[in-house]
Amino acid sequence: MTVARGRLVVFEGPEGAGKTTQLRHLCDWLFARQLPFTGVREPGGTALGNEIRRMLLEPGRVINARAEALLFMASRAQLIAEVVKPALERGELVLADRFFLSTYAYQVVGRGLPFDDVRAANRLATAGLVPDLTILLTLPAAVRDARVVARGGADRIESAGHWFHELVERAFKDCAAPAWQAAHPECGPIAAVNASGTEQEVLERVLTVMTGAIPDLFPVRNAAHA
Ligand code: Z5A
Repeated sequence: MTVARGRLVVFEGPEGAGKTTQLRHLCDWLFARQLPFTGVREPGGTALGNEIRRMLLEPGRVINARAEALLFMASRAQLIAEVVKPALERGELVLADRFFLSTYAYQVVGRGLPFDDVRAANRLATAGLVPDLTILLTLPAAVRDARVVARGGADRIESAGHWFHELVERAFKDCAAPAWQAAHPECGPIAAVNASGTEQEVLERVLTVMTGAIPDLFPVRNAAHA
């Protein structure tokens, strides 16, 4: 069984919101139902992207904000050309752990880079590809912080300081507003999902939002619920 046509669904949110955990559960769910999908993460997902990821996240490495933004873009350009576009052309569902919304939150709002320039660079990197849906996982900062501390270890961006992460947090909150989405068509539709509760509870919410937003995405789930 295949999805009607390829779709790009992105998972976003500040660190510790549970993106990677939910993507893992969603991939298991799809695999069990023999629905074809491709999972990717940013930065990374290709040989070039993985090298860029190592550079970007290495603690202590000094990277200028503009260079940082362009490194994320280089990883994205390679990922789209090498993995995402071919998977969409095969009619698969592509699930991405972060995409341009992260660049907006971290590089535009967090680092203070000019939005129009970053948006233009993103257009070059993506060749205009816009997500069909972004799931924005929301969770109180205190809960996220506790999860991140419990997990341990901090990469270069996680170590960027309290004020930087406050800005990022606020940027993600703003994105959920309809007015913000209308002004940022390059991000596609964004649906906020409450990420508190057990992993299974969150997965149910994610599946419900995905099914509601893209009704032909999961023929098996829709049939089971009919
Ligand atoms: N970045 C950027 O600056 N610009 C860009 O354009 C892009 C990215 C694309 C990538 O780091 C960094 O790059 C990221 C943004 C920046 N930096 N920051 N900060 P990454 O890929 O290594 O990490 P991440 O994306 O930030 O992921 P994360 O910190 O691991 O967060 P998460 O994926 O949302 O959370 P998780 O790993 O699924 O869960 C965190 C912990 O909580 C873990 O121990 C889980 O077991 C636990 N967890 C998850 N769900 C639950 C529930 N429901 N209950 C209890 N515990 C839970």
